[in-house]
Amino acid sequence: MHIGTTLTNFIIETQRKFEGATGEFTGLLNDISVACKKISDLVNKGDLVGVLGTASTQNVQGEEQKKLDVITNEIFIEALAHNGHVAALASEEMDDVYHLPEDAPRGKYLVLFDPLDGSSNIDVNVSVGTIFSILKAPPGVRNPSKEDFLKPGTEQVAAGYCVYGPSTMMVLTTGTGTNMFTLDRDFGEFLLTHSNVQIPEDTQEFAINASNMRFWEQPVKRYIGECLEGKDGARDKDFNMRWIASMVAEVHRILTRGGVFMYPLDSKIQAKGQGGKLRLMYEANPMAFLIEQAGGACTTGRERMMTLSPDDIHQRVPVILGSRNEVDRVTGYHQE
Ligand code: AHM
Ligand code: MG
Repeated sequence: MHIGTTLTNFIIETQRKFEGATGEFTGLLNDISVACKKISDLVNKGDLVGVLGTASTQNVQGEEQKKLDVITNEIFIEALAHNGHVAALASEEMDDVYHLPEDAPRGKYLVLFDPLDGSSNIDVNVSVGTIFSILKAPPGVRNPSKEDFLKPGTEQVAAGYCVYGPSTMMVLTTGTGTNMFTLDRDFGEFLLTHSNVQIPEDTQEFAINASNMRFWEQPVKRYIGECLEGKDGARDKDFNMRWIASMVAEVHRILTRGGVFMYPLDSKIQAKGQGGKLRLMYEANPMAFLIEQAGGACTTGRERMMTLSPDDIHQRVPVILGSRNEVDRVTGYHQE
């Protein structure tokens, strides 16, 4: 597909290859892109339109919600619930599956989303993003249940994110590579700017919240310890470190120039009875799909992310993703 083509044309072209394509998927991605454009506009205007700050509510995970967490969740529902492309929705910001209004037409997809990932960054004007994952809905079920969403990442039909940074970019995979689109604000369209991106297999850059170091498991301590020692230790290269605290921005950097990103399990997380910090279905699986489609890898340290069978829509997992050789190395340390 040629650089500069619109997201809509790109999807139409991609869908043409599938027999029996009805245009529903194209419609769905268009709904998502409309939601992302609206969010981009709000994030961009920020204080001018009074959307920054906290909402004085908590989400299902007991985390303080930002005003924009709540607003962006509503924007997504509004954009997706009435067009006949989805059967149900699930969001990091909602306790239960969102069932469509009775009179809304049903479509054949399920969408899971984190409407504003990294929202703790919003008040300080650092990049945030929206992450989404698309599954097939069970045929003939009017109101799919939570169980209908509990599919391994390998079942995703498509996944992507939109990063609201200096540019707004949509990054998408439908299982045939990972492609990047940049929003032309004058034009109001996402245009293809990087096709079939590839993550270098090797890297000298890691990303981890090192303030948790004393709580990490041994394999992670060993790996990061070696990165810090660089050429003075077990490695034949020195490493650089980055931590944005915004997974979307972090993954975007890795898709652009390589790197390894980790939010591992630690004893502080375990003490809260959680399996990780990040959510399998809204964050880890869609990112794993994008990363694998770009030649990278994503594991929990113990297994490939996308083969996990979820037991809850809000399940949390350890995440290690990025340049293949580094991910393999840390994963190997967990298996020793
Ligand atoms: P959120 O979905 O509540 O915004 O949390 C997810 C974010 C990720 O984007 C980021 O990688 C991580 O939380 C940062 O965590 P920490 O503040 O512990 O560094
Ligand atoms: Mg979030």
